[in-house]
Amino acid sequence: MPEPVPPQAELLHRGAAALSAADPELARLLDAEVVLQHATLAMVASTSIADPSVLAAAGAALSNVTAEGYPGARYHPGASQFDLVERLAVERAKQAFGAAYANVQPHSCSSANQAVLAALVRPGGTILALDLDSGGHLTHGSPASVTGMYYRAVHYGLDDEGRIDYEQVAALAEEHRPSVLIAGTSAHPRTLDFARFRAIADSVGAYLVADISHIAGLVAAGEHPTPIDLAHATTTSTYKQLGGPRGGLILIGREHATPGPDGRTPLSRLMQRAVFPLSQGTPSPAAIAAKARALALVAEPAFKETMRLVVDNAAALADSLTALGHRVLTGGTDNHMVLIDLTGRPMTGVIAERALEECGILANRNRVPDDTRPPLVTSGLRLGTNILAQRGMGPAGMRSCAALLHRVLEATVVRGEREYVLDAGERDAVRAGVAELCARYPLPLGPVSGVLDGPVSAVPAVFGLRAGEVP
Ligand code: DSN
Repeated sequence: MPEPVPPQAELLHRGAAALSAADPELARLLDAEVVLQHATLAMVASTSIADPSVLAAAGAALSNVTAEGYPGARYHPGASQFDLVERLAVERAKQAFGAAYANVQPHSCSSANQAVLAALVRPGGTILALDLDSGGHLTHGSPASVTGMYYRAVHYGLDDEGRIDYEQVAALAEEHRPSVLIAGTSAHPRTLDFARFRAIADSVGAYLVADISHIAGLVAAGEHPTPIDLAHATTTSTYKQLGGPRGGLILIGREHATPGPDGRTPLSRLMQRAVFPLSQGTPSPAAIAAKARALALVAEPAFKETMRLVVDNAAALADSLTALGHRVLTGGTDNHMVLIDLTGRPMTGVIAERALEECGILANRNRVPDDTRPPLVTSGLRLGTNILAQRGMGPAGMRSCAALLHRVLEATVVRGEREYVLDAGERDAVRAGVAELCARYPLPLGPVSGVLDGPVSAVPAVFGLRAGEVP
């Protein structure tokens, strides 16, 4: 009798067993990563934890399917199950965001942005977007990105209070008549006024593209106003705040049938072509399955509760840091993000990042407006509350995190832009505090049947970094 075909769950189980037995070197590295995630307070603003069911879907045998095109219109055979999965992901994406159209194939939000721009702007055409140093994104026309190479990018900035300068947006739109106005940020702690962006876009006949990568969870949960019916296209990544796999989405609401630049083709059809074949080949079927799973979780009440906590936690974090004497950009936050401005202080972004990492606290260096330090050094530190809220931590826990962070920065003697000495006694004390918080708020990884070793004191060894070292 031939062996019956194992179900997907059995395949994953066999795969994990085979990995441990046949490739212990890699298996150990992957196990150490789980320990690391358990043992660190991750406040990198562009991260969230994928539920184990999302990780399982991302590892599905569906990955073996090669099929260009879209459900019902593939360029390869054997895609019948994948068609069903992709249709499910599309429906769930539309439902989660109240959209009329969704494309779930972009491999990232960067890919999604490139596809949308390719659909709406001719090469050499003008785009208007937030400046990178003011909290914009590379793919919004930065000179370091292909989008800055192929389009004429004009950038708006912030007002004196660090908010989006909408009057400047309107003036630049009037002056430069962009084909696309982008409303989206990667380091901005305040609510975006999508209606105002749309009015400006309309005043010059531009398409409005909203990139909600960082706030997609808040948008889906109703904790941030939605751009879906205001923008001509909305893009997002699926891992930053949606607890999904690495990947992106393109969404359109009321404007799905609006003609594109040729005056005929509806935006939804234009976006289909813009992803495939214009900018991508085969989609990633298992990633699309994982998106479907993550989007189902987004629809659950627990997700909304977590997003509420994300916002409350960020407010508590901003208040605590301000009370401890830190300069918080804009004086606070409306979303999940808090930015500390280190301008004029000896402390640099990279040293803060590295000293915190030595202690098991993860937050990334970030440029701030008018930053004079190099991009790898920076004068800012960006914090986010997604993962700690997923771990069940509330505002009281955030105040403890702020106190630990403050303690690290106070115990760090800066010797140059990248050189520092961290007091060893303070480092150990903070590590103990981090370990206590991590134990109290474990990662949401479902029921545990095996246990990995991982005291927080093991963190630097796991990272492979030496104390005081800036890579
Ligand atoms: N866009 C980068 C960030 O904001 O951290 C990574 O996704």
